[in-house]
Amino acid sequence: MALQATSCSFSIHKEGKTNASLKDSSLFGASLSSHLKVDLKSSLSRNMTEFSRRGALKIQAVATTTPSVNQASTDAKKTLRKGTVVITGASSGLGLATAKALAETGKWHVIMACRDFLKAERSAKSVGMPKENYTVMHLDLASFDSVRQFVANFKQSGQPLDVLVCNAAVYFPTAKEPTYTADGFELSVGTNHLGHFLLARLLLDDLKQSDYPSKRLIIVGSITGNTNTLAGNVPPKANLGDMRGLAGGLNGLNSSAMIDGGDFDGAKAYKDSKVCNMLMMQEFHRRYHEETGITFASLYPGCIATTGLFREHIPLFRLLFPPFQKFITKGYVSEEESGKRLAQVVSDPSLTKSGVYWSWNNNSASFENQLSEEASDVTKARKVWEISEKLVGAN
Ligand code: LMG
Ligand code: NDP
Ligand code: PMR
Repeated sequence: MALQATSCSFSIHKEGKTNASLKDSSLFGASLSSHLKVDLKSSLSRNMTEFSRRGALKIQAVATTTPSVNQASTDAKKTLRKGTVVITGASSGLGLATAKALAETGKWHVIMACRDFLKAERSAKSVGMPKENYTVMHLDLASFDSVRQFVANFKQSGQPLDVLVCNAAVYFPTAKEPTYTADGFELSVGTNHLGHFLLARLLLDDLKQSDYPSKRLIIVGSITGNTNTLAGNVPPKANLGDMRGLAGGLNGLNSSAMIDGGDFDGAKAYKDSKVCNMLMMQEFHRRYHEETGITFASLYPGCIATTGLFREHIPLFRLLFPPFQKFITKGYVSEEESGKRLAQVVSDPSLTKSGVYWSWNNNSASFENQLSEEASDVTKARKVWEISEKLVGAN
């Protein structure tokens, strides 16, 4: 896990060429190796440890130890009402582990916002979530109608909204052709970014009205969208370009299905969608933090190599990826550990800083991490926001 600190704080000062093709790529991606003179022949793990030490040095000053979500003062117990948290994609992986961690504390009611109602119910039961601490509600992020319906149902239920976690995602690494949402947007950006953008916009007022001591909007990001890391330099690299594809509607007809207007690449579309997630968190912060007091945050929970995210990948990848991350990069975290991390971002009274991208070091201490140049570009953030507003029809 040392590697997370590693790759996270590891920066490349000069960006190499983008969209490096596989033939000219190395293990680390051409630009990374040339700019950093990484000796590809030397042991990968030795390099990782070395990077990790540098990372650790940089983060020590800001690291804070992780208090367990189960530990809260008895005083707080007496005075604080149960918080209500909506988690999208809580039927598996990180979302489910987070829902479990929060429900078990007895201090949270978790709304599991899921596209497969029965799967979500079964998942909640299978991990032993106390029945009184969760509700499953239907939400398909790949349909704006469904998002609007979810919001209407939620509002009608009369519950407060204290924390919204935008967690759900899809990843199509082997797709040769794009597939589309109900509204005709490329499916990974449509689900991971546009669906969540509409959801968060429509629920912002509810968050604003919450009287909970700390109200939060959390959007899950990732290391692979950040080109200032080793992992972010594995091709294809994230790159939003001038966003001509997004502006054209990502429909693959009169515009490209890719944000940058290029040829379809499922892995890149996923990474681009994560850049949008991280940019939107910061744009929300700039537009609404002061006025509403809402904490906006993103995070890289670690490499949870066993989740359903990789279901579309080839079997060989699914077989090798977990041991690769466990023993070579040391970036692996279990679903349970990642759930504790996200639960911490939801409920830890010390993580109230807004506009932050959280990561963890090998002792599971959280630290404020640095985003890549593109993932922190203020002009791009505004542009993604403005185009997305038009696409989702929420001005
Ligand atoms: C794109 O390619 C794909 O086109 C796209 O579909 C999508 O998957 C996307 O980002 C996701 O990737 C990019 C990628 C493809 O290109 C590269 O990464 C370039 C480098 C490829 C070189 C692969 C060499 C793998 C060996 C690395 C291990 C180094 C240590 C050696 C130790 C050996 C010990 C026996 O890359 C690929 O598709 C190649 C497959 C990469 C799989 C990565 C994860 C598995 C790595 C397997 C390592 C073997 C270790 C097994 C575990 C041992 C445990 C002790
Ligand atoms: P999973 O595939 O296990 O979980 C993704 C969840 O999203 C599932 O519950 C899935 O539902 C749901 N989902 C997918 N499409 C929709 C949709 N249209 N509407 C509603 N829900 C949907 O993956 P992870 O737990 O790994 O991913 C969770 C988050 O973590 C993602 O944001 C991902 O980008 C991020 N992440 C993951 C990393 C990893 O290493 N795994 C690393 C860094 C970030 P269903 O169960 O029905 O399929
Ligand atoms: Mg990556 C520095 C170590 C590191 C970390 C923390 C990750 C995380 N990865 C690292 C290194 C490497 N990866 C190296 C050296 C390679 C070349 C062998 C490599 C390859 C690789 C592939 C092919 N990695 C991948 C893939 C995927 O298909 C995953 C992906 O990009 O999904 C978009 C992936 C991931 N690596 C990670 C993480 C967290 C992922 C999962 C996806 C995500 O960001 O959510």
